[in-house]
Amino acid sequence: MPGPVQIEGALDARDLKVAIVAGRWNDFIIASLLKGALASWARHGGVPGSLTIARVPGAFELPVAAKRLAATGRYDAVVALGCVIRGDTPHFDYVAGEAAAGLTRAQLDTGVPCIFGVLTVDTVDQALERAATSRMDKGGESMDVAIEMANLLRQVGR
Ligand code: INI
Repeated sequence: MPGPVQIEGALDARDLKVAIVAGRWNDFIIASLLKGALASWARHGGVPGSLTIARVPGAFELPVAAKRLAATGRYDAVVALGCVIRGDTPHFDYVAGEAAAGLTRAQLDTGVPCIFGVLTVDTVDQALERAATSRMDKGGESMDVAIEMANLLRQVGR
């Protein structure tokens, strides 16, 4: 008797189109996240012209831009990059929470994976550690997830 059918998304970006939407708040951290995401895209064979990068003011604006990009049908995945630092903002919970909730809604409404590459941290040091490509490389990890999910959903079909 055959075993269960297992499906998994390959880490192969050669045939994919992806959009990155990135906030400008804490720009020095976003620069690291973007560096990692671009390196992952190249490492997995992504074509430079198949990647679109949209910039928005802050993490709170990520969901609406991600949803609009996803709804065009032109992208296999959207990667949202942002950084919310608790010490900087009394409305941390609103900005971080709404970014997470909004990105969840964007991907469920459109069926296009919208990856949560948003750092929600207490300090700048924590953000630097998570963003640095030589440390936790959250930007690279987010692009890896986008590529894997895009290929998985392609296999699943509509
Ligand atoms: N946006 C961020 O992306 N990170 C932050 O740390 C932050 N702080 O500290 O307030 C932040 N605020 C701006 C917010 O995302 C919106 O751009 C703004 O509220 C306008 O809607």
